[in-house]
Order: sequence, then structure tokens, then C-alpha cells
Amino acid sequence: MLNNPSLPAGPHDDINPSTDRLPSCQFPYLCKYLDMSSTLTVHHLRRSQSERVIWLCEELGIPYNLKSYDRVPPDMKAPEEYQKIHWSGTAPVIEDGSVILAESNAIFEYILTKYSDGRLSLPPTHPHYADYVFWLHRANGGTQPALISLMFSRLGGKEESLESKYAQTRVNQNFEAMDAQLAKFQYLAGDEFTAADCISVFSLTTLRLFGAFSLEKYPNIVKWLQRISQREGYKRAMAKGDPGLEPVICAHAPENTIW
Ligand SMILES: N[C@@H](CCC(=O)N[C@@H](CS)C(=O)NCC(=O)O)C(=O)O
Repeated sequence: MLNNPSLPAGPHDDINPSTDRLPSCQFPYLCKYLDMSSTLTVHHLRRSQSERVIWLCEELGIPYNLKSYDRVPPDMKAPEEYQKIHWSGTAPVIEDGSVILAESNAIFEYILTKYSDGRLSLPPTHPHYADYVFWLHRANGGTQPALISLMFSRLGGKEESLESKYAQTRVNQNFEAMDAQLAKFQYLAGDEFTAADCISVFSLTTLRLFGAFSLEKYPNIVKWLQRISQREGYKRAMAKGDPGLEPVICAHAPENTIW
């Protein structure tokens, strides 16, 4: 039985969660009218931030198809086939009927608005609504760009550059704020797991395979990552998206990196 509260009550045991959203064969006109007959496809570039979209779908229990692609050495970019899906050429990308959408935050907003029935997000009336919105956007709006800037300046041997020092300051600020928030609450938007956690984990885990850094100074972030790693949705997403990859939840900097 598909565990999806957005479905009307009734006999849906025939739904294949990996292919059907509604029993489209029974209601073809309704599905066409509501544009519900199409299925969601997550185009996943392995070892990338598209892992968070798989994870979001798993947490929501919504049906989706998964298409995975390997990065191409030596620069580990997305393969040509992936780059052709959306002009941005970057992961993640989803397809939903005629929609082809890139950009993590846009994809999160699209899936949450269209398919979550309010789950994993907080309403404006919630006392932690502002925290929710802030952390939902902070990962890709602040933390991750600073981490990537630091990573590339180190790879280029420019640790002492102004750019590197600036990025390091920004990274420290973000980690300190995150650690302080997680000292008070179990999750970034209070004691409830939300999409804000889901979007924030990649920068502190899999991204460390590209630019290793330690989290030893941030015990509350580490405890949060350990809590996350116990979630069935996270385990399923990682096993499906990156089979064989041990999630990087350790406090120390990972030794085996990709670059
Ligand atoms: N702001 C974009 C960034 C996307 C991005 O840079 N993705 C990386 C993967 S983590 C990528 O596609 N890299 C492969 C490439 O550039 O070829 C988003 O959040 O979707």
C-alpha cells in the first residue's frame, strides 16, 4: 500500500510506488486534467548534492524514478549525457511530465509544494518558521559556496590568498551558528526533522570527499549527523543513490578523498 496521505482513501494496493502516482489506468481523463499521470524522475549524479533530492523523496514516501550517472574522471564533472538534460549542466535535475527543473532549492520548493501535503516544512504560524526558512536557504546560499570557494583555493595552492581567508571566515561563522542552533534543538528548525535538515547535510558529508575538512570543533553538528544517519529515509536514499559509499558522518576529516 502506498503510504501517501495525498491519495484519496480507497483501494490503491495496485499502485506501484516506483512508477505510479495515481492509478492512471483507472482515471485517465482526471489524471490528464490534473497532470498527475506523469512520474517524477530524479536524475542523480553520483557523489553529488542530488543525493538530497532522492532523500527528500524517500522521507516523503513519494513515488519517483531514479536515473543515476557517474562522474567522469579526471575532473569528475557530470557526463555529457547529464549535461544535456538541463542547460545548467549541473546536478540535481528532476523531470516531472513536461517540466525539467534544476537547482536544489527550486527542486525542493517544487516537490514540497506539489507533493508533500505540508510534510517536512513548517507553516508561517509555527514558532520556528523563520529558522526553517533560513536554514532551508542557508546551505546553498551561504555555507556551501564558502566551502567550495575554500576547497578550490586550497586545490590551487592558494591557502594564504585573500579569497581563501575570506571563505574560511565565512565557513567558521556558518559552522558556529549551526552548532549553536543544534546545541539548543535536535534539528535545524527545532525538534522536528524538516526539509531544512535534508538540504543541509550534503555540504557536511559527501562534499568532504572533494575537500576534506574536520568537524571536531563542532560536537553538536556531529551529533546531528549521527542522528540523521540513523534515519531509514537517509539510509535508503544513500543506498539507492550511492551504493557502496559509506556516508561521511565522522567528526575527523575523511582520509580517502576523490580529488
Ligand atoms: N546551485 C546548484 C549547484 C549545482 C552543482 O554545482 N552541482 C554539482 C554537483 S555537487 C555538479 O553538477 N557538478 C558537476 C559538473 O559541474 O559537471 C544547485 O544547488 O543545484
